[in-house]
Amino acid sequence: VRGGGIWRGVLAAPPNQPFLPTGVGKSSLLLRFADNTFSGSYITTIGVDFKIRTVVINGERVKLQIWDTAGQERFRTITSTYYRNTHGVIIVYDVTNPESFVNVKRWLHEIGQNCDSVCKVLVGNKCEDPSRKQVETADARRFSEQMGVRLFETSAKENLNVEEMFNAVTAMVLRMKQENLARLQHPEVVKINRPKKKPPVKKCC
Ligand SMILES: Nc1nc2c(ncn2[C@@H]2O[C@H](COP(=O)(O)OP(=O)(O)OP(=O)(O)O)[C@@H](O)[C@H]2O)c(=O)[nH]1
Ligand SMILES: [Mg+2]
Repeated sequence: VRGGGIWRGVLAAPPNQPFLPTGVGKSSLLLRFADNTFSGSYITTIGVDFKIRTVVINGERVKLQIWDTAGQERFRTITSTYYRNTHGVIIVYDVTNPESFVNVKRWLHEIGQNCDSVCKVLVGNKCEDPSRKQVETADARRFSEQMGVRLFETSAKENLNVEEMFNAVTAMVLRMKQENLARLQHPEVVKINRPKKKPPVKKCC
């Protein structure tokens, strides 16, 4: 939203399975983007958290309010409410953990049901080490094309593609808002065929 408004975005991920040791890196992506820091230790997010960062896109200042949701299943009912009134959603999986990729489809569907018009992107995080990669880029790309969402591979650890990904989502949101505004200002002219008025009957004296 321009002019001091706030762009609201959500980082979401398939819930962690109990046997999975780590999260996919939602908080780490946000920390990298907002504070340009990274920590190797894992502190799971409780409920939700958020950070704010202002960016300039195409000469426009945009204030981003980014909500970081908990991946753990037990917080699911709290976090799903955050999709409402949101402009963009970043769905994150971990490229070293195929389980995290499996549930992405369900999440895309759930977001589609909870958000009116929302820009979605799919993010494969932890991409810095090709030898640890278990979700192939080609498979992820095929899936993202099927679902009609853009795919980014990032590393919060090595700061790869993080800025580009957040900027791309912001640009998508701005474009969507401009299109909506243009539609409001120039609504399509709908011609309604009114019954033609009968020509006045000429009276003769
Ligand atoms: N190698 C590598 N590790 C990462 C990367 N991003 C995050 N991690 C690590 O993965 C673990 C989980 O990161 P978090 O950011 O806490 O994950 P999360 O998705 O927020 O997890 P929940 O809050 O539990 O849902 C931490 O130990 C991070 O250091 C990355 O790009 N590369
Ligand atoms: Mg977290």
